[in-house]
Amino acid sequence: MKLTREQYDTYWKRGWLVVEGVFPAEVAERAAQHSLDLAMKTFDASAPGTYHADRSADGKVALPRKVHRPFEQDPNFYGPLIYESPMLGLVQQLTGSVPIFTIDQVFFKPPRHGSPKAYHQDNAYFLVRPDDQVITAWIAMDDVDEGNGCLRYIDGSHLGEILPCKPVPGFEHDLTPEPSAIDMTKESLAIVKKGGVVFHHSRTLHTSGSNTSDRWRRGYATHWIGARSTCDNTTLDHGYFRKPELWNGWGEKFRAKESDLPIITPKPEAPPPPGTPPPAVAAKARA
Ligand SMILES: O=C(O)CCC(=O)C(=O)O
Repeated sequence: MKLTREQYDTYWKRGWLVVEGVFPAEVAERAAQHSLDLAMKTFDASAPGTYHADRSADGKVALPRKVHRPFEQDPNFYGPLIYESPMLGLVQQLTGSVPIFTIDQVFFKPPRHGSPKAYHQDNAYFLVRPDDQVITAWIAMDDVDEGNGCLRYIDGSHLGEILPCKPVPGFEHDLTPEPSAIDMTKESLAIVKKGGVVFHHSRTLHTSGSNTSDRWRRGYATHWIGARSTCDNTTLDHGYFRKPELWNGWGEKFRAKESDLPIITPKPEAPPPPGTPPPAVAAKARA
């Protein structure tokens, strides 16, 4: 599958892009069912908190909100789904670098009480650079529109900086910038059919609303980085590229080559305390 020049330019101008028909609808439906089954294996409706569950206002219905790291839990299902699809080629065309699979998550919005996700930039969490090569490919596993909580983007926000952010009350796992820092006049909806993919840049501000419809809204977010990356936190320590065993059997031919793996440059050392002699002087003093 080849992107048109217009699609490529749209991605770099707006910071996001919808590509329809990347997966056949029945494949996306199978992925949705599989993800829900995976979530239900460990789902505990009585567990407190808003990370794993979305609850109805009266608290009587609780359904899964999220699966964290599904590929790691079931590489034999998610691996072929991703790697035998045209999606990877699209990621590479957009960033111009070999995409390295780093982390993934499934976001459910159950009918009527799927909760909103606050405005954020992915790289406020990941802190991976160069951030032009950090990209999310979000697979629509349902027809997604305003009613069931589509993604929404601030066009062009990837051209700005990562904004300071703070936890969202009631959803403390989510970080969001001050509302005054978000130019809502530039908000666009990413309406997409089941099997389409929404790509977004790691600095693009995005959100999703509640599901007020009678339909599910299920999305599979896969996160990719470039081969020469560095990071200010532990994102890269846990990246899938560090776990070659996840490709065993189903995907030997897709396993990232050693030469493609991120070269994680060391973090700069903290400056020495005032008064510390330069290294040469210190070595002489020790000799
Ligand atoms: O699916 C959602 O509602 C949120 C997805 C998201 O924030 C992401 O994929 O980065």
